[in-house]
Amino acid sequence: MIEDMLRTPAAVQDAERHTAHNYHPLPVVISSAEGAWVTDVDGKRYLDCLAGYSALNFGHRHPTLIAAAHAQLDKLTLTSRAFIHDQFADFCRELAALCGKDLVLPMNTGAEAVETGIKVARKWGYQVKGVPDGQANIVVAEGNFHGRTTTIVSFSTDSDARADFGPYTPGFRIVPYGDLAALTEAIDEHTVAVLLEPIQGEQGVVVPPEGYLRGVRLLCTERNVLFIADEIQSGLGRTGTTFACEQEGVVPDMYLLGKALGGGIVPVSAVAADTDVLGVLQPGQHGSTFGGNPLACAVATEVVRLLATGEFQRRSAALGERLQAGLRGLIGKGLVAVRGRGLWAGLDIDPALMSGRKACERLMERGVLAKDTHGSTIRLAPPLVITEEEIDHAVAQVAAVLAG
Ligand code: IF1
Repeated sequence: MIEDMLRTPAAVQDAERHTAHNYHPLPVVISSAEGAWVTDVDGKRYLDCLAGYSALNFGHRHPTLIAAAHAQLDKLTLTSRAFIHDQFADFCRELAALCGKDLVLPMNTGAEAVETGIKVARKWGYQVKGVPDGQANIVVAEGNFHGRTTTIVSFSTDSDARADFGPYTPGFRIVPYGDLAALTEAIDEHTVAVLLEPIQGEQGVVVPPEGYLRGVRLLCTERNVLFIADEIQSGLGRTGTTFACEQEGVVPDMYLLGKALGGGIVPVSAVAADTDVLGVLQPGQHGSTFGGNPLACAVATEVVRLLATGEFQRRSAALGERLQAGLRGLIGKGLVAVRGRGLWAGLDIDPALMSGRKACERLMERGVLAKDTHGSTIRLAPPLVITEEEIDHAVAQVAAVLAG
């Protein structure tokens, strides 16, 4: 049997044997990659339509980013923030400029950026807004996904993410996503921040109703509350603009960034805000051993420079039209709904037809990698270097899977 000659089944079992079962990966074992394509241990190629959950916006092994990493590996990799290194200033200045903010605070993972945002918002609340000690609250949305730490899962509404991890961190209020009236109602004099994804990824690429983000901005300004945009997945070109908030012409008080900031090479996250907000932190009050390390800064500075050209945002906008139009053509042919912006799409499959997991398994057999979420929804988020032909190929494979 051909199966027996393949390395994949054995390699899949091997990978599962000594790990906690906190994931249920598709049975593909990847050994190399370039651009929008990955190759498994048997030499089979797949079009990567997940792109590391948007950590690979520039594709696998983008030559500029790999060159920056190589060069930095040969010079200096880590100093800790106890000392200054020569890659730090450029990174902070250029990322702040990309965000239109005064300051950035580098961390590593997305969850750390979210935690940093929460800490800064609370301190701002006590020191600047004048909230009584211990009384600060933060308003978040139903269906949110902001990471996996104990504080962040405390305000998750997904029982898989949250259940049995208590006791939970207090100080969060949950309102329906996209509902301005509910948000208005939830904010009181002790509210320090509204924390939102401009598009909810894990929830199935849920785009809020037109005007929602503008409304959130106005409300936050009116009530002296910080608008914190978690652009960890939606930002850095994914939706056709540098930030998803731009699509409603909105500038939040704080950007949370991660994923693609590390170029798919190293974990890099950051918080960007003006001095009146990030300026509340003094030495010793927050930090990280690895945050802002020389390797991270060298790679992330090149990421910022790639984005500063605007090329990736333009690609995402133009190719996104093609992707969304192609997928909309499958509504009624196995799809019940398509949502998205730019090169980011959530597809609801007719649940009578198959689960999202099944659809992803069949796509995998056809050489396209994607990821399901919540039952019958699948997400497509290919690298922004994908071509028109590759998009058409991906859409054709989705069509073929739906056609049975
Ligand atoms: C997993 C989802 C994607 C995020 C937003 C913060 C973080 C994430 C908006 C935390 C992380 C992840 C992590 C990964 C699955 C994943 C995911 F399905 F859960 F929603 F991308 F679609 N804010 N997203 O999406 O960033 O700490 O992981 O660096 O946890 O299994 P992190």
